[in-house]
Amino acid sequence: MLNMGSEVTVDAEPEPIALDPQKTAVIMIDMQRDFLEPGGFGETLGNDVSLLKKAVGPCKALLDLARRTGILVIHTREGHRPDLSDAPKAKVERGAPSMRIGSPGPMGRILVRGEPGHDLIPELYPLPGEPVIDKPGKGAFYATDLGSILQHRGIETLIVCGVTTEVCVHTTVREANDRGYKCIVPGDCCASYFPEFHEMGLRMIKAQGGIFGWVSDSQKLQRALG
Ligand code: TIU
Repeated sequence: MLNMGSEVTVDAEPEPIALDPQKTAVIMIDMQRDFLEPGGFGETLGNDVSLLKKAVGPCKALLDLARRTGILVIHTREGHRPDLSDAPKAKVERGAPSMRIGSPGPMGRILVRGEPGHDLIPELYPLPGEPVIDKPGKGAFYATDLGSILQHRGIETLIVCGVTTEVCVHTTVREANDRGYKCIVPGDCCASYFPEFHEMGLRMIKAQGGIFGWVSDSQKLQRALG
């Protein structure tokens, strides 16, 4: 468990970053069946969902590390109420009608809360007591209580993992950066349906002296915290 007030330095780009584990949270973004398994939302958008699998092992290693060291773990899920009252028309009315949000699929209604496809993948399932944030948008702060939870716990640094790099991870990092959080993104704990967007997404975060945050990886975090 954590020593009181102990700072560690994590190797990262554009430069090493110090963090206090007691003021740090791991945010696991949208590691849901809907994005990682065939027949879900990701596939209805025309993507090869197998491309996201490579992030699962590093995410599991990071979850184990956070749980061992007492770092707060928060999970998010993108999805909507069964009546779709929280889903913007402009978001729902995209793509072929049979493959839209709310349509029936092999894992239940696509991107709808409570359906099997909306659930987190078994490998990264939350432990009792780990907050799970249901978000209607791409960013984890928009229309959720994530900000309150982080504030009440005195969190200053976020380690942001999950899928996809350039969509929900990026949007969340941008939201967090504007709210004053230091964001560390372990690149191997994120993935995209577009490898080149993953690469560019990470480069955008760390460019210009770390305009949105810091980029590291699960092994560097293990070395700093383990
Ligand atoms: N489509 C895509 O790349 N991502 C999403 O729609 N949501 C998340 O990134 N979670």
